[in-house]
Amino acid sequence: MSQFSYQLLSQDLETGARRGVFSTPHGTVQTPAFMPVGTQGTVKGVTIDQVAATGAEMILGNTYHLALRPGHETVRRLGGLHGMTLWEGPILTDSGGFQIFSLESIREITEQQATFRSHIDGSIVQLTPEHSIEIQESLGSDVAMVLDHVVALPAPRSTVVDAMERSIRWAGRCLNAATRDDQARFAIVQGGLEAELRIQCAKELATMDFEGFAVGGLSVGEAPSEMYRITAATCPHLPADKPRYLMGVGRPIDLLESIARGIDLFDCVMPTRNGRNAMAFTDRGNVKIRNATYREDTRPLEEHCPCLACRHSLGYLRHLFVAKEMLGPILLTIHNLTYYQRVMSEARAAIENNTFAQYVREKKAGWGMVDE
Ligand code: PRF
Ligand code: ZN
Repeated sequence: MSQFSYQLLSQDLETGARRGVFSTPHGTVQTPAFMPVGTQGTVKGVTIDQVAATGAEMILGNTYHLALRPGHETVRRLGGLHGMTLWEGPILTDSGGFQIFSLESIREITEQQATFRSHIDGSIVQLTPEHSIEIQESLGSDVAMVLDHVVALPAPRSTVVDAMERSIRWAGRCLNAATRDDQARFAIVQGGLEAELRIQCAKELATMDFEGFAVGGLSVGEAPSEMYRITAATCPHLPADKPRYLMGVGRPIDLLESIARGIDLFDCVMPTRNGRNAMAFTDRGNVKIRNATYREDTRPLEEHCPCLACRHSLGYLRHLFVAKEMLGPILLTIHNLTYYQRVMSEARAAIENNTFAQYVREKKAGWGMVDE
């Protein structure tokens, strides 16, 4: 018996939105869900209790960073990611493919492996699909992502096809290398911005024994409409009884538009990174906390928000950032993560009530986005 399952609870009648539950050895995740990013074994700036209090049920860690530092053997000896972080819920680890690509550290990709330069000490490191799985097994995550080949767009079609086909072969190698049945493997669909390639990739991966499927290679500089188009083309070709994860996405609007096209899981640094940079997500759009208009503003950031930041005044939050106090980034990280979780929770309720399309229209109106 698999220790993993995805149960589809309901589907929105008007859109492709799905409401489900993903079960893992460390508990369940109500979907659609947003996973806060804990690249280095920490969600930057907040304690694990604070992460849990935002309503998050699953968090993400990174193979690339943790393998370089402190090293996956060290993580294993420190009790794995769960033991180190004290996070008791499910954890997903990314494979390293995207980090190698996005840190521009890549030296060479061959059929056998990716070779790159460490961003820590400049040494040459090699990563095979098998090694990525071995590392993720040491980290002890509930979900391991396959090692994929991500290309920077725009790229010649032949380059995109090459990377897509290699990603499929590497996905197979990851499956063969896996030794644990308390860890699920998720495949990653690549194929650039051509629907035909995406569909081919999704169909081939769908024949393999994965517990979930991700859409990768998006949110890399293309227009949001392009990302939505590719997501819409891909999802119908993924198994309906497995979770679908859009990697590294995105803004609240991107989450809602992608849920409408059939996505169940998300991760993104945006709520945490933007929070550290004094930008807050709210129902009335983005708020720049440093703005001088908030100097003596006694109102909270959001009246109805239960988070710690929203018990303070806007004027105090602004002061913390202007004075470069560390509490500022901490509080806005808490607020933004709480905001993302609230949007997901509202989205789940709207799907159950068959009012998801209406919900998205209301959110867009609040964010000042015109409905086309
Ligand atoms: N592949 C992997 N991780 C990722 C991506 C990908 O394509 C993306 C794309 N936005 C984010 N994280 N392995
Ligand atoms: Zn708040």
